[in-house]
Amino acid sequence: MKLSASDLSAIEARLGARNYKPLEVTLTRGEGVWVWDIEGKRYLDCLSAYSALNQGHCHPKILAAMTEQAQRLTLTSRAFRNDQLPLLYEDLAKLTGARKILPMNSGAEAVESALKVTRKWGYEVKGVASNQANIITCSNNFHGRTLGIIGFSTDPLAHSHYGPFAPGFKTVPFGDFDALAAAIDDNTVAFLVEPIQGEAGVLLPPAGYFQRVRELCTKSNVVLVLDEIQTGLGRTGKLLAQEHEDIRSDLTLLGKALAGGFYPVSAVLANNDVLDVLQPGTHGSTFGGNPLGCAIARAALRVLVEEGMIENARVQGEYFMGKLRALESPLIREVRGRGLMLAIELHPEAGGAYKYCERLRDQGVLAKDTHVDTLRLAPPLIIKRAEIDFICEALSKVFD
Ligand code: IF1
Repeated sequence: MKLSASDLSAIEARLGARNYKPLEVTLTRGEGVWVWDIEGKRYLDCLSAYSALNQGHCHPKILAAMTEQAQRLTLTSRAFRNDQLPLLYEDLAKLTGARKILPMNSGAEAVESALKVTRKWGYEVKGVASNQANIITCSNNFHGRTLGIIGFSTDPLAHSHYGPFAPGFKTVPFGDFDALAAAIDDNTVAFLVEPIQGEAGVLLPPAGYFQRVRELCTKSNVVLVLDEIQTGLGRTGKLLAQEHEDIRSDLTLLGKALAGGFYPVSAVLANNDVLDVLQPGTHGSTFGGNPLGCAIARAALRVLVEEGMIENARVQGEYFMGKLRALESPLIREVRGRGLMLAIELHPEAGGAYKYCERLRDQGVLAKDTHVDTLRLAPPLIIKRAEIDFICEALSKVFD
């Protein structure tokens, strides 16, 4: 007997922890920008699993690399070497110019790793007194769900009732250069920031902000850590969003699309010698750098570049933005974003973005609300013009 969507959601309600409230749609298959629910209805995926699916669903070349590697060797642990990790290192170094790389699994693990490493660097290289290091982060940040990370989240939903938290973090407003300059002291080891704040509602910093941040961090001997877990790998129309600002981080964090939605793979990329503070035994992971994840990530990077997805994100992003700007609805307050990381902020009178996500679903488009009034649009980077037209037709219908 085939279970219906309501049978399946009843099982979830009975047995699952209730930490999500998904849109009512039960998906069973995906291909490219499209997904199908269990009744066979087709939808255009405008979330891309929070940008983990930049290469689209079930990309055949990534799938081939995965199945080939899965039949040969999946996991060695780092107690032994494998023949895939060095090749991923080389591919990432060639693509990004990184000098040293630390492989992890989830995005949060890459963030935690960067926090640990910059503290260690602070004590061993910068000369900060024992246990005195501080790290500066931004208000409305999103960097993951671990206890360390949520301790500096300013979103009560993310941190309430999970304390006590680790000390050694300071918060400054995103985009406020003077606040950062005032917050840095002799014990500051790192500034952790998203190039564009995703969860905060796709917020771009003021022009020139990151140039000044880069100069200040260099001058103050503070490690600039850019969380590109969501903005990286083509999402904004460049390989890394920091390229728009014409800067280079000290540490760049990648995750999500690094393995094309097939597998959790993340990495800390270093443009300097900060990662050299790690010695055998001081950090690690059972799955980090595993040959299956590495083979998948190599294929995911290859198709991203070879199939022109980054350039497509730039071109289609401009087209999409133009069409969004042309949407004439009194409900819309602002349209913003870069490349294919786009958002529509609605006026409070619109009654929240969630109900428009439900209506969009009924029109065959899956999108996600954030911060009540903002609708996030982030399709796979392989999207074509006609598919953007399809989304925009759905948008004009639901705002009508
Ligand atoms: C959830 C948001 C997106 C991230 C950045 C690190 C991580 C993320 C910039 C952690 C993860 C997620 C996770 C998901 C919701 C989601 C999200 F709405 F919360 F902000 F993408 F927009 N840095 N983002 O965006 O990576 O450990 O999850 O692999 O519900 O937690 P992870």
